[in-house]
Amino acid sequence: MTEQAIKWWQKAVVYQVYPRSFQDSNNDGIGDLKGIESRLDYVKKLGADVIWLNPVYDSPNEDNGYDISDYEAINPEFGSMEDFESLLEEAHARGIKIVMDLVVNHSSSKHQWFIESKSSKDNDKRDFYIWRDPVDGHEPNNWGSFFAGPAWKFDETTGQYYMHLFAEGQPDLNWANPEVRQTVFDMMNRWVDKGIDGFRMDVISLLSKPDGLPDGPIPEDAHYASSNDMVANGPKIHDYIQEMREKVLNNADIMTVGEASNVDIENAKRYAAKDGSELNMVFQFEHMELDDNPNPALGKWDNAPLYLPKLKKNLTKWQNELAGVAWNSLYWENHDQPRSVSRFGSDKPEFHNVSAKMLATLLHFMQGTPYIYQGQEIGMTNAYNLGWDDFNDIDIKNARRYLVERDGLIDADTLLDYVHYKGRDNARTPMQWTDGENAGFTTGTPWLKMNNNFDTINVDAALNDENSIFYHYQKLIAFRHDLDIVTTGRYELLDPEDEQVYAYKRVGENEELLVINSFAEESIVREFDVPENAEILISNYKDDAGHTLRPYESKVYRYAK
Ligand code: TEU
Ligand code: CA
Repeated sequence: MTEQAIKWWQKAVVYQVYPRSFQDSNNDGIGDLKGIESRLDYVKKLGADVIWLNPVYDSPNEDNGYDISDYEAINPEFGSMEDFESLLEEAHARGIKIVMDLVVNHSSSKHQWFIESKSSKDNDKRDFYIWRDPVDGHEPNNWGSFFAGPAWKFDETTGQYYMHLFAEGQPDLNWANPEVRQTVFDMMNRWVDKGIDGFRMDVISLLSKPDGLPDGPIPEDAHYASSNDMVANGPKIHDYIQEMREKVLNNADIMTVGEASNVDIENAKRYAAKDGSELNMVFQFEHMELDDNPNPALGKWDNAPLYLPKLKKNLTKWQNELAGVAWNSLYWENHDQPRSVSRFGSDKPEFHNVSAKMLATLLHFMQGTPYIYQGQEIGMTNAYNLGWDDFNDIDIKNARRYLVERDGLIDADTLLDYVHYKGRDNARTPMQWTDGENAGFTTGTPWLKMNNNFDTINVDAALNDENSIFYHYQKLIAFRHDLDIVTTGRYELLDPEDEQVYAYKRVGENEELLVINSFAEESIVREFDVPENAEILISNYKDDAGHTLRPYESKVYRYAK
C-alpha cells in the first residue's frame, strides 16, 4: 500500500460514546448530548479522530436506544436536535468526526410504521415488517431471539406472528420490500446532509432473510434454532449494501463500519472490500465468541478464561486474510461486551495498570482501525457490585427468564457469576470522571448503578498520573498517526503455540516492529531475536529486562531492516 492510497479512516482511531452513561448535564441521572459536548476536549486530549455515538434517536428504550421509534428525532432524554447540531459543530471545530449508529434491521414496535403495519393486513405499511400465519397454532418457524426466547410474537389484531430477531419491541423490517429500502436510504441521506461523518451499522449482516424462512437445527438442551446461523449473510445482503452504496454512501466522504454478526472471512472480504463497493470495514465477532460456553444452549454465558493460542489463531487469520484486499476493525470492548481488563487481563490492583496497557498495545499495533470504548482508556473494570435488582439489560434479564426460570439449565447464582464476567451492563455503568459524588457523572440518581471502584479508577486520577493507562493510549494513538508502518506493515505471528505470550511483527519496506505481550502473572523467560540497533518504542515497564518478561509485560521494538 502506498502512502497516497491510505484513506483517512485507515489512520483514524475511534472513541465510542454510550450517551446514556457518558456525562449527565442536567442531573436527571441520564447522560446527554450537552454532557458529551462538555467532554469533547477530553476526547481531543486522548487524540481520537472520530466519535461513534450509540443511538441517540427517539426510543422507548426496551433495548436502550436500539429500538428506534423515530429515526429523525433525538430522544428528549438526550436533548434536542439543536443540541445534536451543536455537538456536531463543536466536534468538527476540534477536528473530531461524528459517526452515527444506524439501526435498520428492526425498528421499535412503537414506531409509527409498525403501529400502522399491525393495524390490519391490508394497511400500506403491512409489508414493512415480516408477518406470517401460525403453523399448527405455533410460531411460523423454530428460530430463537438473540436475547433468548422465540424470534416471533403473536399479534391478536390480525392473528399473525411478526418476526423479532431481538426483543419483542424490535420487529424486523422487511428489507425484501423496495419501499422499505428507499425509505431507509432517504432517511440516511438526510443525516448525511446534516453533516455527519459516517455510520456504524447495527447487525447489518442480518438484513436479508433466507427464502421460505426454513427451520434450523436445534442444539441439544435448547428450544430454538440459532437465527444468527439462519439469517447472517443472507442471499440478498450484498445487493442491499451495494444499493445503499449507490444511493447514499457515495454521496459523501463518510466512514462506514458494519456490525456483522456471524461474518466469515469470505463475506467480510466483500463487505469491507478495498474497491469501496460496499462498506469500509466490519466488526467481526469471532474473537468475542472464543470463550463462549461449550454448550450452545448457554451461548455466551460462561466464565472460563480464554485459551491464548485460540485468540492468536483467530486474530491472525483476520489480519492475514484481509491484508491487501479489505480492512479490519480492531476492538476488545463495546457496549455489548464486558470490560477487557477484567476478561482478558487482570483487574487485581497489582496487575490492573500493566495488563490494561498490554491489551492496548497488542491491539493498537495491528492492522485495522482501532475502537476504544469509553472508560477503556482508564481501565474501567467489570461491575461486580451490581446484583439482580440493579441490572437494566434485557439480554441479562432474558437469560434469567429463559435459561434459569423456564429451562432450568443453570441456577441463578451460576448465571450471576457469568453475568459478572460477560454481561453487557459491565460496560454500561456510568463513566468515572472523579472520585466525588457518582464519579462526577451526575448529582442525580444514575440510571444504572455506578461501579463502586471510582474512588481509584477515574479520569482525574488518570490525568494526574503520567504513568496512567490514559497516557499509554494517547501514545498509541499518536504512533498510529505518525508511523505509516502501523497502517501498512505486513503482520507476522510468532510462536503460535505459546500459551503465555502473544508476539508478532509488523514488517515494512525498511523497518520492522516487534510487538511482545505477556499474559502471564509471573515473570517468564522468552528469547526473541532483537537486533542491536532496536529501540523500544513503547512499554508498560520503566526499563527493558531483556529475555525476562515481567507480569503482563508488553514492549514494542522498532528497528531498521
Ligand atoms: O448487537 C448485536 C448482537 O448480535 C450482539 O452484540 C448481542 O447484543 C449480544 O450478543 C447479546 O448477547 C447490536 C447492538 O450492538 C446491541 O446493543 C443491540 O442490542 C442489538 O444489536 C439489537 O439492536
Ligand atoms: Ca441528563
